[in-house]
Amino acid sequence: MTTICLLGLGYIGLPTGSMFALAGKDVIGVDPSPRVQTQLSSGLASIDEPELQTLVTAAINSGRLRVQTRPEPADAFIIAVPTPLDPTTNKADLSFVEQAARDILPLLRRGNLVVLESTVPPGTTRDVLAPILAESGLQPGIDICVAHCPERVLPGRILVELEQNDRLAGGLTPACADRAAELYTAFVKGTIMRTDATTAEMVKVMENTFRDVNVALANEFALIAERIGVDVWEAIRLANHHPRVNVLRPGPGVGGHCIAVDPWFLVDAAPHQARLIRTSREVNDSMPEHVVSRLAELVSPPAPVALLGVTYKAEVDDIRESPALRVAELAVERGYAVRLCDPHVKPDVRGLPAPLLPLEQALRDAEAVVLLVDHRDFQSLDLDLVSVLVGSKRVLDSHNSLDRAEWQKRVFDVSRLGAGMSSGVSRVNA
Ligand code: SAJ
Repeated sequence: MTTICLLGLGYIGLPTGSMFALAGKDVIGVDPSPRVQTQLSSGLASIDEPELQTLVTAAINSGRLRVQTRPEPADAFIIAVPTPLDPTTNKADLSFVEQAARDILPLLRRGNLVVLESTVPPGTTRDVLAPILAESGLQPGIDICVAHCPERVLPGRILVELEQNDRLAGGLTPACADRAAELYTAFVKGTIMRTDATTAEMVKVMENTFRDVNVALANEFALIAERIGVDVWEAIRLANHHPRVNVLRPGPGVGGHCIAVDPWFLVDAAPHQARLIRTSREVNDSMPEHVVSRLAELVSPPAPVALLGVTYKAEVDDIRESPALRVAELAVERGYAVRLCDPHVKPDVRGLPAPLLPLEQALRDAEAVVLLVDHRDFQSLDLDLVSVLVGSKRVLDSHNSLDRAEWQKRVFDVSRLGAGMSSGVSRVNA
């Protein structure tokens, strides 16, 4: 029975640890957070993800997933801790990775495997992790195996993709890659591709950067479409009929702790070469400001406005780097009386720029309604009730996801990001 000590029971660590436990591994899940400890010790998954509660319950009941605050000796160590961006430098904050490496130092034994799952700048496994592990007196790549095996799962589909996605096993040496690949065969049904650690790190960051750049292009198309009076959504629908074109969806910005963060790792690694990547970040980061300027076309401060959605994308509970929250912050700064509403976010969540209210309270007497996150809940609203509650019938849809005909049937004036003025007037020279 292989024993795995997994450090970090967050969006990736908890489902991964549970998958290993249900695949017959003895898993010691480590997380210093009292909230995670309290919830998991009462069998509750500390993350809102489809099917995860069932998986965690089964893993804990199997007796093969034990949750604690300190690591223990094991055959393999997996580090799945956050690598946030330092907002002042736009560089990766590797302090959690370094701390995790230091925490396992006294526990390392010859023949152990250490896997870094966290997304990191290329070169981190070789130049940051391995030197720390070498302080144990054991040689990384010789006495112990070290590898980078980044997760590639989409929040909202984590369990399916953990199993089905192809996986990278990037070793400090080819033997390290083999050891890591062998470990993940426990539950990965996709192809496990072996490479070196730095290439694996680069691939992971490239994937998210590819998406960020493509979203930036879609957002730029939206800005141009508004200026020349074209409906970008219709234009994208038509363009995507081309066999080699797949334009992504514009929106209020790019959030989450991956796509909005990882491209900066490449900008940091190669500032003079990463021009497109940096510009794409800047385009996507400019979208919240643009949404607020569209709001200002509808109503002026201090009007009460209802902002629907605070998470970074639909059907998740994660508010990290959320563009919707950036819109809220800017709207508050502009002097609007902002009310937030999001059915996926717990009412006691802290650090929001405005009150998080139930839908009816958020909409009551609102002079404008802005859809910021295309949660399914917001697409099946009782529009007759909404009509009665709001102060005036102005709506801005930043995802083109509302059923416009139904809203217009109730005499709502529906504006959309990426589409010229709701009356279809061109914005050239506007
Ligand atoms: N977004 C758009 N338009 C689009 C697609 C996304 O505006 O057409 C926005 C979303 O609203 C959100 C952000 O981009 O704010 C990111 O959302 P996402 O669904 O594209 O991705 P994440 O961050 O939830 O997950 C990504 C995935 N990476 C890729 O698809 C390349 C996932 O596979 C990664 O594992 C994950 O990052 C990660 O953890 O790195």
